[in-house]
Amino acid sequence: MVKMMLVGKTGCGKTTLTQAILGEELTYKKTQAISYCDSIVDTPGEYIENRRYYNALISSSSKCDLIALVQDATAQNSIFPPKFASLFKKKVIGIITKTDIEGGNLSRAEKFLHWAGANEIVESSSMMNIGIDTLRKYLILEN
Ligand SMILES: Nc1nc2c(ncn2[C@@H]2O[C@H](COP(=O)(O)OP(=O)(O)OP(=O)(O)O)[C@@H](O)[C@H]2O)c(=O)[nH]1
Ligand SMILES: [Mg+2]
Repeated sequence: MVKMMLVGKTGCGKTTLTQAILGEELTYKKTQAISYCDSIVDTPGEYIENRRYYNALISSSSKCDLIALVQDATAQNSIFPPKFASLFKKKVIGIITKTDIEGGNLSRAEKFLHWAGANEIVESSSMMNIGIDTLRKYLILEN
């Protein structure tokens, strides 16, 4: 089974995306610790916001096949340091979330993800079911 780890700022939509991919009801639940559900490893935003947790992210990534850097389309800045992706010895993709919200900026989000070292980028909206099938395919096809 392909395992994908989601990394991104608090509130960027990782847990909601996890629920959408797994076909669960979308309910808000603050992520308090790294959570392992099926093929998705959901991490709390605090782990990318505080450098002292980087090691925890890196060690969790060793059990994963794919790392996804998650960027909210409406966020005016990026939490990812330049070339952050190179910390992981795994394939890294970028996911833009909340593309349904008016006033978001896809090209800005894409630029942030490229700076972070993610080249393949998936645009998504958990609310509008956009990009969810593409992400499910990553989980199945990348075996
Ligand atoms: N409009 C819209 N809102 C979204 C979308 N995805 C998530 N949200 C909202 O964004 C808020 C935060 O979502 P979460 O999925 O909890 O964010 P998270 O990245 O898991 O946050 P932490 O667990 O704190 O790291 C919630 O109120 C969601 O309803 C989306 O695709 N569209
Ligand atoms: Mg969460």
